[in-house]
Amino acid sequence: TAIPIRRALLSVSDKTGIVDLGRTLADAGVELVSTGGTAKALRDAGLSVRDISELTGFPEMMDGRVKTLHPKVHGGLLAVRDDAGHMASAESHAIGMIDLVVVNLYPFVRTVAKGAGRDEVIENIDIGGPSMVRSAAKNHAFVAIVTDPADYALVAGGSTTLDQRRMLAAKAFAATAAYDSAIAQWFAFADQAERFPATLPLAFTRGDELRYGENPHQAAALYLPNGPAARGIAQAEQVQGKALSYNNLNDADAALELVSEFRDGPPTVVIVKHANPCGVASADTLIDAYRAALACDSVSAFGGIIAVNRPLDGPTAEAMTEIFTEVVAAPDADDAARAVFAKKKNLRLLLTGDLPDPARPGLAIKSIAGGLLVQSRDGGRLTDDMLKVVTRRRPTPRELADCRFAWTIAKHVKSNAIVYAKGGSTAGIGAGQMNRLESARIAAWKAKDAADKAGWAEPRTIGSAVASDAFFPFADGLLAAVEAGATAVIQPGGSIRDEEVIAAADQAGLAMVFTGMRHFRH
Ligand code: 93A
Repeated sequence: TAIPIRRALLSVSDKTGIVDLGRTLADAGVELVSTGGTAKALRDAGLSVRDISELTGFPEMMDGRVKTLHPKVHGGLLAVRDDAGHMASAESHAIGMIDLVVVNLYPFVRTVAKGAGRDEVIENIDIGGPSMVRSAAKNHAFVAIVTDPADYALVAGGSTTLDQRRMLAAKAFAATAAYDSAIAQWFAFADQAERFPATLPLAFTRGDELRYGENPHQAAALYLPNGPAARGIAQAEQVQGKALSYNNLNDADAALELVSEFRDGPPTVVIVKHANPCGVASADTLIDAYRAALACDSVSAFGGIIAVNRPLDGPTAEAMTEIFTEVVAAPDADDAARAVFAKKKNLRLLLTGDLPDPARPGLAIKSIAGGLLVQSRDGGRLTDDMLKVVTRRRPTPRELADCRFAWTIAKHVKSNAIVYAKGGSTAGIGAGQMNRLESARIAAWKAKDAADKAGWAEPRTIGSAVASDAFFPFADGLLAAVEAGATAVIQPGGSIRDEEVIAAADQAGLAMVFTGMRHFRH
């Protein structure tokens, strides 16, 4: 059975829809009480509203920090209506009952996100609002609490049922929990820049529920951080296509993270399968980059996930739809590209806006049974001063460019990673093997297979540079690269057998550089 709303307290930071709600409530005979800004909005619309200061007998003070924090408010919210003692206390202190609270809080997350200074952020920590929300929600047996404008219609009639109030209370506590977790995250990570606080104040809110997880018998959903988020694939706008799957998101993330390494580079295309790149290329135009990336491993690219570092144009989009492609992620797409994709109903087009900064700070979190592994994300980037030539022969400028390119890709290939590259495109990629020699062999074998398929005279590993994500523990992996025709090598170095590996490189006439940085990725 519904109980009537006699008095409502409206205190909203976002005033959207509040006048309409106020009017409907007033028409239903509800008395309106409001804080300063909300009261003004209602009054400006011709509604009659009582100021909170009149109800409390105190002015709103201290720049609004103390407006509703008063027993006349909280007594009116928390009193158990069928408890004689509570009602006697209310009576003796002249506390009137409040049956409905409509609140939305100071925009903390938005204030942080717009880059506001510390003082402004602190001022946007709402105290009175959440207090009312919690009081009303606790006493949902008698009081209705609305925190979401989508629920205005529910209470506009002037009465509520217990079921409704219970649902509203659950939403209200979820809202204050999310709000507080965003504040805790800001203190831990943004304000104090403490990377590994004693307690991880991580709270996420469900975004899309996904059809299933990595496999159809697994359930899955995407969660988005309550606090301000660095831009990533989770924030991309899906313009068209089927709903994204768990694997789509995982692969698109890998593709976007890799292509972001080239955000200041020439037009670049990344094709990912099973979270590993199967072809990456830079060229003068996006379409040339796409064709070169595809040529690296056109078999694996079937059903692939593509990311590019330039707004998509029509011809490139056309080329991408020649084979079955699951997802395309781009900073933007012009009308011609959109029209091409529109004909492929299932293809998911994701627009990311400006690519994320590959060197941004942040945490990488992985769940293991019974816990979480947390590390800073791998933002390591190659700079000139890191490179040390260790062989008699120095790399030529062209070899050095290939080394850098291969190294950047290797960082994004699951370990053990071996990447051959030549002329700004990958020639062969070996991923995820349990020993380095096998990755080197697989990469070379794939390059040969690609050459056979394309009818090239020789595999593109001939005259290529090869990158290894970690040091060669023995000379054998390097010798496999020599056999494949590589003339330059880039690797971290640091093995106890470095001398043996360098000697083998010298003997084969290779140029080799050490980076001093490893890029394991699992
Ligand atoms: O500064 S507060 O934490 N102190 C309070 O006592 C208080 N009461 C309501 N902020 C407080 N509010 C918040 O003011 C509400 O949550 C709402 O976001 C905002 C509405 O203020 P106005 O009606 O003046 O625009």
